[in-house]
Amino acid sequence: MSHKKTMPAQFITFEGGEGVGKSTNIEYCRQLLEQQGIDVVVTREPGGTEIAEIIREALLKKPHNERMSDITELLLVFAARAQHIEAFVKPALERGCWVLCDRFTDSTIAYQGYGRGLKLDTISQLKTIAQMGIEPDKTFLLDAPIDIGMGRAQARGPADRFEVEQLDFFTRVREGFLAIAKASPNRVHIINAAQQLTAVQADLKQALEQQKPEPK
Ligand code: Z5A
Repeated sequence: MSHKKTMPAQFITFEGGEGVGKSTNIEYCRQLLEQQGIDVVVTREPGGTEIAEIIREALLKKPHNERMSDITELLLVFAARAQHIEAFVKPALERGCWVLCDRFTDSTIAYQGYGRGLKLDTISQLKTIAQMGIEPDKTFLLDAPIDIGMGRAQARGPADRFEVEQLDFFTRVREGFLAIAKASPNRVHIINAAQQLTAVQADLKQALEQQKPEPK
């Protein structure tokens, strides 16, 4: 017999620029929730299923002879998302499992919209098709000045196709995330990711407490 508490499953996304600490803190939140007896899975975008991970490879790999068009990039991001939602996110939520997801559609708005300059209307149309009504209950936007995140990411290994972009691209991406947070203050909770890790995690712990619905 399961001793897990039955609470309405929450879909929580973690957003922000490179190296701000999404992977590190998602793992922290997973442990915190598991200690409280909550069923939780961690996943990421692009990726999270076998097919979506193949699309991720195509998106991140630096091609030798050809530039990926911005529209191709956008369609691949949403193709991966459609697969991820259908095969992983939706079934997990339906069986009562919390889903913690490293990046989601806010990243598309920030990177492909603000970063690449694609129309937000086009992104919104594709979102309607791909997401099938699934929306995050809460989003933690880990925000830090660009140089802090980039410094942390560079210390970690070779750059992928996004990480080779210039500073102005990442500045637009950060502005995009902050604009989303401003437009959706109830969903998006900004966490100051420039702080020491212990301070970031204290903020996340407090925010997660507020996120827990009453057990049924
Ligand atoms: N992308 C897109 O364009 N459109 C989309 O719709 C989606 C994605 C979904 C892959 O994402 C790329 O896909 C991404 C955008 C694009 N572009 N890039 N670049 P990704 O999430 O896989 O890649 P990433 O953003 O580069 O994530 P990351 O480098 O793995 O960073 P992170 O997960 O945010 O950080 P971390 O690995 O947890 O931490 C980095 C290091 O900093 C690590 O050594 C930590 O120990 C350290 N760290 C973390 N927090 C702290 C604090 N507070 N103090 C000190 N050190 C810290």
